[in-house]
Amino acid sequence: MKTAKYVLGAIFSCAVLIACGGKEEKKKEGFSYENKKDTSTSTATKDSNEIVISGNDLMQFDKTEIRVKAGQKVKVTLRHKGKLDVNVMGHNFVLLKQGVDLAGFAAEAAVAKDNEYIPEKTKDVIAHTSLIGAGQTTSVEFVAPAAGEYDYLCSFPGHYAMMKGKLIVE
Ligand SMILES: [Cu+2]
Repeated sequence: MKTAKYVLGAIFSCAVLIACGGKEEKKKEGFSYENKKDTSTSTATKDSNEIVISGNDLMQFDKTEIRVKAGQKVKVTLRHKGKLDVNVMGHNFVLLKQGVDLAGFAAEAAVAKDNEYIPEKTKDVIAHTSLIGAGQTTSVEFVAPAAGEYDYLCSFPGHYAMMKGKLIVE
């Protein structure tokens, strides 16, 4: 009786070992497959006009120059990588028409709190995202305007001095 139990136990642990070994191999295969998939996805993103820009708690955009092709669809995704709330360190991406005075627009925007710091009925904006706080992501799609340079900014009060850049349409 004792012997039988021992044998059964031995068989059982062998089976467990085999099962575990098999599982581990499967996991590894899956992992490398996922890695490959990620790489191809990011390459595809580079080829299309999809721009990812991030803002932080130090009032900084990680990109101060964006290049796109005229007439193409552009998708700008804004990520807030900080820890501060939207009311303290809110960020947005606002693309201005050519010839719009940056400081003048920012002053108008600063008092438009109820409209996420976008002046109501403004004719100065080509496209803008919503206002986001820590950990949030937002995006906006638009057709790239005629070739030239365009200013973009974060219109949260006081941010434009640091959070601005150029969209260059080629
Ligand atoms: Cu901001």
